[in-house]
Amino acid sequence: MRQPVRIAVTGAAGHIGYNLIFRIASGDMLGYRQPVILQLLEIPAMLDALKGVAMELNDCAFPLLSGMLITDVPEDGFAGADIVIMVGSRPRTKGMERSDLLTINGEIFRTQGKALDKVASPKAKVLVVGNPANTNALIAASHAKRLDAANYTSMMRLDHNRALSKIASHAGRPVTSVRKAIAWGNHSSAQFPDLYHAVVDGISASQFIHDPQWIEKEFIPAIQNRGTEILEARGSSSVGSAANAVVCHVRDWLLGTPENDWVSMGVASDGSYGIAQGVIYGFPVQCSQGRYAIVENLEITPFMRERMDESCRQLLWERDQVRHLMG
Ligand code: NAX
Repeated sequence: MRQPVRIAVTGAAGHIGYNLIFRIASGDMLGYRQPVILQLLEIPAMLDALKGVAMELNDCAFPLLSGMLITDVPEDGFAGADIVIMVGSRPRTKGMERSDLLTINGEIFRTQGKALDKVASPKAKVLVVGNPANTNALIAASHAKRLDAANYTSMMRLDHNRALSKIASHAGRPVTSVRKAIAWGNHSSAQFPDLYHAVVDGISASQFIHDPQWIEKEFIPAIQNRGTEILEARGSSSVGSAANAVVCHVRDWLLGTPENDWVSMGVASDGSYGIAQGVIYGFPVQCSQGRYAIVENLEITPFMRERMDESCRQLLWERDQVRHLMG
């Protein structure tokens, strides 16, 4: 029997958390032979709800769930964690500016970054989901320098998956025919969903679709604004698809990306593609043996450059807004 992997999940009793942890415990994320220990963190007011979730997890009798901890103390929740999935944060409410959200949620990531630094495994892999995810990851990383800086990532996978699905439906092909979409930049409406490097049945997606107007006027804005579209239709933000994107992100990071394909992850920029160092930016990456590498040398047209830079400028602005929260 393999050693269990310790997985901390913050905001575990929230909507995404509730949809996520059953999938982790079932083996969807790390495979059906890998035991897991769940370390679930919430705020005090949600501890009773979290107890109920823990009861349900027990009632599933998952063979791979070899331990569980529920707590409102970050140092306990992160102790010895190998994987840390940071979902817990305040959602944006009416009248709140992006800068208000940056400060309110940034404070959570400052506190939790400090806790990670104290108690998480130095090799822990961190995925930030709570918005604004890219900048929250930057804040946490600035306080937890004992962990490898390359191991702080933010979630762009929902945007990536949305792009794959939209390309497939427009091309009239199954989603398995589509590879190599990219969600560049920030997880916000300033991201750049890139179909130009994608392929459908091995043919360039832009040639396959052969409709530049659709790509510019429909595809790009549709992916950029998909979160809002879901919010309007459901009356609440993406949950099942977001939990699924977490499963995909961590699975591919740890177990590897399929050959001849890549995925999108928010990772610390190393200056690739002229993106400023010091921001966490969505790049195409390939993963193997628990490490990711940014896919280099893709051709960037002036049209793409403009959109990639716009996203970078937004991330630099966000970083300026939260400088006082950084370590
Ligand atoms: P919910 O409000 O349902 O759940 C959030 C949970 O976090 C709550 O249970 C709350 O008690 C908990 N929490 C708040 N502060 C905490 C703290 N300091 N420590 C531990 N737990 C804390 O929101 P949900 O729908 O689950 O969304 C969670 C976050 O994901 C939001 O910030 C949302 O904007 C973000 N999203 C990010 C996405 C991405 O692709 N990066 C997509 C989906 C989602 O919009």
